[in-house]
Amino acid sequence: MRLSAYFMPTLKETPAEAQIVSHRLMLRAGMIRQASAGIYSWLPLGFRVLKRIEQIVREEQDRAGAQELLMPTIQSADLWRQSGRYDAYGPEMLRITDRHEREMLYGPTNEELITEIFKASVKSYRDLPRMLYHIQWKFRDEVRPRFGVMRGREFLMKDNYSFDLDYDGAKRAYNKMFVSYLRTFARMGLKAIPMEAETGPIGGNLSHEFIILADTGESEVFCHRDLVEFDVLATEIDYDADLAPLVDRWTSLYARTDDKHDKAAFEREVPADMRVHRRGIEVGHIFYFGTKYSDPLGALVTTPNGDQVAVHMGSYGIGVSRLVGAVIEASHDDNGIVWPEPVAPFEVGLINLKTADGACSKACEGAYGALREAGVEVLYDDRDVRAGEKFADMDLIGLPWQLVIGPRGLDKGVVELKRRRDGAREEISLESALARLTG
Ligand code: 5CA
Repeated sequence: MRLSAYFMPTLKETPAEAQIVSHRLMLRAGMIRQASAGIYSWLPLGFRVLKRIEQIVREEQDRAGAQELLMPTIQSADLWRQSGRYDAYGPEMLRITDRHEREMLYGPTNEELITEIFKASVKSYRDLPRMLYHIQWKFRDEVRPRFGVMRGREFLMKDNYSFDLDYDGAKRAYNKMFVSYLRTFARMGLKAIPMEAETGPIGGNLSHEFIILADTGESEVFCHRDLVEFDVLATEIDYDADLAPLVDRWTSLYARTDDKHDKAAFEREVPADMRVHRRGIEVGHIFYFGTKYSDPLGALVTTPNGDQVAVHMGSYGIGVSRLVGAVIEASHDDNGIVWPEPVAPFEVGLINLKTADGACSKACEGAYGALREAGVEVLYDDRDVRAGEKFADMDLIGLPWQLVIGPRGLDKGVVELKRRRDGAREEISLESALARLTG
């Protein structure tokens, strides 16, 4: 992509309304624009990151055996009356009346609708277990939408729902999601710690929030330091095997959000030098709630001995759009965003230091072509602006690699390759730089 033709409206000034760094950087880098309170348009650069995050989430859901479908954003109020949540959900739910005076709503979550879909076609234990998910926009009329995409009113969520014959089956599904969440966040370069949490309006009595540690997080969290060190990607996961030992390894150490925190237990279970008391961002939340929805909605299956029982369910959410902000909170410096490679909007930023110089532009065009040919996503700054502005913009948008080509270097037979993460620079030949970036 040529920057001269790319719609990336960066801002020089720091927007006054943005209180936290990810919100500031997303606005400054031209990733999002506010449409109204808590509702955002995703501009091309931001949309690329959103799509990459969504794809990692999807791959890990599929790997764990879940199947993707797509449910609508608008739902009928009737279903929510049956579960009792139409009134219970309160003013957070956006209620709509259609032209026939039918009451509808913009879905804040989908337990009712998926239970209805399941119930219409599954009647027997033979069709269990199932895990069905979608990645869809939600609306919650939050009292205080803030921090940009971190607490929006409209936001993109991955929500998965599991169906099992009994508690043991449901716990297996819960464990699969538990492990798949650890992998999902680790693949984005994030360290997410599962913590015991309140279940709120989703319900049930077993639930974990997945929290990444960040000073700007909305939750206060307490945990054992070892949990920060565990590396889940080092282990090969077999989703057909018993995952309980792995889950136990994580859940046997103290980790709770403030609403579940017990000071005495924390001090008893965790040695003083291992206590972590920080703030954190909730990027995922998993729930087991048994028959809370299948009972009132009548989602019954026959058991092997012919009885009819309500199916046991869980639901598993990931804040896909929130993650874009959360990754930035976890990975930035004074100059801007520092994208972890797996979610970066482009891999390489190619900077032409002097577009008016024929030889320099020729070298840049050659490099641009070679990188694209090799399948590397590259953003080529071919604009006719000062070098300082190019450097500042490239640092701001935080692509993992910068390839800087200028006439003076070319005279010496070198270009500069800069790694955004630590600013390490090398002067090497263009051929070696390309070999490095395409290797
Ligand atoms: N039905 C369940 C799980 S599928 C559910 O809705 N869970 S939730 O309420 O915990 O939301 C799941 C995830 O969505 C949260 O962990 C959080 O990462 C994200 N999320 C929730 N509210 C917002 C919001 N207002 N803005 C951005 N992301 C949000």
